Amino acid sequence: MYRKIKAFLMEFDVLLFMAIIFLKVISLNYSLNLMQNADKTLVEGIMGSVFVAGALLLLFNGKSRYKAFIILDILISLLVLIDVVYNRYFMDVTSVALIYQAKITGEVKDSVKALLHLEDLKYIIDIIIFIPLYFILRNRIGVIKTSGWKKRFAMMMIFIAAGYTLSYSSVKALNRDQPDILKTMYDKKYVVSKIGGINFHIYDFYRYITDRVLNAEKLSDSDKRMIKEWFNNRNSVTAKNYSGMMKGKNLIVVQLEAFQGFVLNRSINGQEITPNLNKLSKESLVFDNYFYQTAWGGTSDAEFLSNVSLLPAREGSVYYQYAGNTYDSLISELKNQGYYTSVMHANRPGFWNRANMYKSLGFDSFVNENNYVKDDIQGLGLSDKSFFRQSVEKIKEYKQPFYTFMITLSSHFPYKDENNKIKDILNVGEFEGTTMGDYLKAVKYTDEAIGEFVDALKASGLWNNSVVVFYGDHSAIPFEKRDQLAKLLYNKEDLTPLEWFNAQKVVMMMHFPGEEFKGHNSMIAGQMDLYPTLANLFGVDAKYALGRDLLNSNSGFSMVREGNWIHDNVVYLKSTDKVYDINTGKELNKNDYIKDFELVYTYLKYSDAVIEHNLIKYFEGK
Ligand code: GP9
Ligand code: MN
Repeated sequence: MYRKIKAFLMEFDVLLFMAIIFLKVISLNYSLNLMQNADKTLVEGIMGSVFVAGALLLLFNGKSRYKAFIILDILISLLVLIDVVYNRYFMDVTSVALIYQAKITGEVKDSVKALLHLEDLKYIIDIIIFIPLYFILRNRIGVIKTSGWKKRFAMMMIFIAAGYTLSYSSVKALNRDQPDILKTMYDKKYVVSKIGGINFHIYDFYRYITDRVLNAEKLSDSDKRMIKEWFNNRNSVTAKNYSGMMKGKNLIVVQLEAFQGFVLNRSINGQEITPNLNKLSKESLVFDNYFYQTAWGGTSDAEFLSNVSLLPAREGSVYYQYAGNTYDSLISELKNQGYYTSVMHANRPGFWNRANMYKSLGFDSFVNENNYVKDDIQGLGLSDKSFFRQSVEKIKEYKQPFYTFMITLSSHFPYKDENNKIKDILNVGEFEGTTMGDYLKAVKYTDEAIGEFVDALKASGLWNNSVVVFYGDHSAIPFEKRDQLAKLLYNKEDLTPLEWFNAQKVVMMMHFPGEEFKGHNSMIAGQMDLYPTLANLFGVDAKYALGRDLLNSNSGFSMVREGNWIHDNVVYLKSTDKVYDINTGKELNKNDYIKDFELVYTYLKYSDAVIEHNLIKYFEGK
């Protein structure tokens, strides 16, 4: 009898092991509620990792095979279980960068017991059976006679090749379907839904090791002190105008999805695209030359630039790779002044790793998709109208003073109007059916939502004791569709590099109680200038800001990671590698602007150093 079992076990255990791992990894996707995305790609991805796991087991023979089976099984089950539990708390899967985040693990540790459910037993039930079975049987069946090493080695190679091929095909399909998702990891759960949990963790681990360990540049203590000095000198200007003028007022900052600057005060076929914002602009301080500075991290970069005043990450996104850092932010500074701080966005909390990053940024609460009634859908999710309506109800209850940061969603690329709800909102004429046409309608819709939002704030009495800021996060019309931009802006076929550059501005206006500041400020500015500008008005310091206080500077500047920069009327374009006068379009001598290039380089270097070496923690001795 035992001999029969032994014969049967020959390599059969590897298949059993693979089947168990397959079931565990796929049930992770069930637990995370991701099965609506399941397709061939997912099965390939999971099978790929299962083959590699099988190959690992084949490494062992004899007595160690039992142990290897159990140990590998425990490790993989643990990985799956961590994700299941982590998801109950953070509504996301974990990643190496986050495990190092003592703050979060500490917090989770306390609640792990509460987060473990009885049903989680299914992930370890086999282990509960196998361990005692191993002790009962080990003396009876002795050593499992596995195949000879040559055969095992050949099998291992085949398994690894199969594993690699399947996983590769799955990753490739994901990349085709969502380009850049692996680079920025804007939706970790989506990645898991397409390539499986094990592949995701292997990729995440690989990224962490290559980016953060192997390629990490060393920074000496004297370098760190020097950087601190640089920020000190930069941000310790004393005599400033308007300091603390808005102290004690509430602050509401609304980041508008893809609100490119050209929509403001523009009409199409006799209709205003943004009548509500246009009206508001007359009572507000409007920045006409406000450039977005985002990179791979899109919306999340805009949030980061505006609240932290540092540049986006070298590659990928700060929100994914550096969510565990200590930050100095508009949020943390206002919180120190006794402000209640909240962020509101009606999307999944794991998107852009927000749930984690918002904790590090210091928000008291993150009002997300799960806190809204999904009573009206437009674009990617809850409609902006419903979002604002429900948000005002929540804000009304806040302890004052508060800072609330709101992020809209309806005007997100590709501006589809699935249920034809806004088909007739704007007559876009020749742009009907184009990206531009769809975009303008989406903008008009969000503008209506803004109008209702302002009315609701007025009705609640909050309008008069709050500073309310509206700005756009990044571009809306991709470079490949610039002909549509050329048509709308200049009624021509294409844009020159300078014209394209000039269009990369976003809407920016600030409304002050009693309209203390209003009119137009045409100085060149960028998103990293928001925090220092508001910090001065609210009487707090922005010690480690890279941006400038726009109400206390008289020279314009903006730059983006990719290399373009603009200093007053001088602009450098990476695409042509030339320097121009922005007003005349005349080419200037690049060598005359070495200082500007050096400054841009310094900004990039110090911003990266602060982010990659978690320097705020070091500066503040936290
Ligand atoms: C999703 C939203 C979109 O929550 O903020 O991000 P984006 O794709 O614009 O970077
Ligand atoms: Mn966006």
